[in-house]
Amino acid sequence: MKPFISSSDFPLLEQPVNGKRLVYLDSTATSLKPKVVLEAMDNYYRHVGANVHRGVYSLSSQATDLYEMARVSVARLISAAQPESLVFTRNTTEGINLVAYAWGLKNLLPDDEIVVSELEHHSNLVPWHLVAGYRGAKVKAIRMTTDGQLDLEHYASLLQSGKVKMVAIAHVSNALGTIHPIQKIVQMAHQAGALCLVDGAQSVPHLQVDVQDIGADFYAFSGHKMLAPTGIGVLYGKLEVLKAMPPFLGGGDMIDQVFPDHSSYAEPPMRFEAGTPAIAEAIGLGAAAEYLMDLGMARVQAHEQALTVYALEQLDQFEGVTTYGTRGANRSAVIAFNLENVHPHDVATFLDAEGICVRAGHHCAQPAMRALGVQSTARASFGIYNTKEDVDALVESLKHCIKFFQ
Ligand code: C6P
Repeated sequence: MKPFISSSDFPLLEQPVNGKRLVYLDSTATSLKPKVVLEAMDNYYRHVGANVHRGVYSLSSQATDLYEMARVSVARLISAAQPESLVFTRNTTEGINLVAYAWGLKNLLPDDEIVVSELEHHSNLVPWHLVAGYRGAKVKAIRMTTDGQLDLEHYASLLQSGKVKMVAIAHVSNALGTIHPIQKIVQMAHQAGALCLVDGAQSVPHLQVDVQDIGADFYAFSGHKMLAPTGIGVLYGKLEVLKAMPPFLGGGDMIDQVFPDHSSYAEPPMRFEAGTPAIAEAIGLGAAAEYLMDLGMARVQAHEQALTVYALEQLDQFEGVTTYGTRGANRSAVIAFNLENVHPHDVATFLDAEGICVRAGHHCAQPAMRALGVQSTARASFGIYNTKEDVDALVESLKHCIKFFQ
């Protein structure tokens, strides 16, 4: 398996960790950033520097152009028909909160239901708990199977209540890597008269996502997991749905007319982008989207899946290692595992001494951990910059780890 990208694209890969070559296996938490992204941000700060959507002077219109070009790049990456259907947020969490509050407070009535799943990240649970609490609505969860798939028969039965107004589901699970049949899930929601929000935090960085094909009303994701900086994310929404929603935050840039005692609002996406946005970060996100499109998302997925299959083949031969999740094409590049009698935090600390970064804990998915019957797991996840050598390093270090704790 040839390296997929040049490792010199990613400055962090040239920096040793604990005296060892860095083996970064935590792309599910956040990704490394390529030079093109760092340069795009640096260029904005060094050569442009002005605010967007405000001044008429040339630096300000250059800043606006760069910011809006980034929106166009990300729209192309996810095949959105109109860039205006993309709202810049801080991250996935903010995108989901935006919908929960702006849409939910307006549209949810007492006894209405919101369907989530046991496999969701807390970001796609807690906002719904909060808003359901304010409106007297109920949150119900689709059960997950022991191998981390969603029980679609249970989903169908939840939809039969006739009270479901919103289905909020991740496209790809961060805890187990399951790729859910998202088109079918969206179709079922729509047939039941509900809207559907998709948490795309773990799909946009790793799969070819076409929001028009998927058909969801909302699709939220984070820049920092897709080679872009922290502090920038995207909420895609169908334009007619966004247009019918009130703002989430109020302030500059999101208005049409303001009087001392009332105001009217701009059209989307500006309606949902109050205040000075994360300009450099949005420009960095645009550069990341271009970089990913140049690589081709089908190739990205194939590369990362090949690494996952290679890693699982080896881990399966270990005594005392349990891996979680489904096998096959509906799995992305996430491997959750536990070593017998070794706490996942000890595994992660042991690997860190070898320069290997994996995450350990409940991965902000406590209901999923409960359904699996564990408190926590270790988790290795792959990105475009990982190689077969990285998997070999993980496997070798796990062998040492098992011996050490025996
Ligand atoms: N998961 C992980 O290590 P933010 O923090 O808003 O960028 O992303 C939240 C989020 C939402 N949904 C899913 C499916 C996610 O995976 C995440 C972030 C990281 O698994 C950090 S907890």
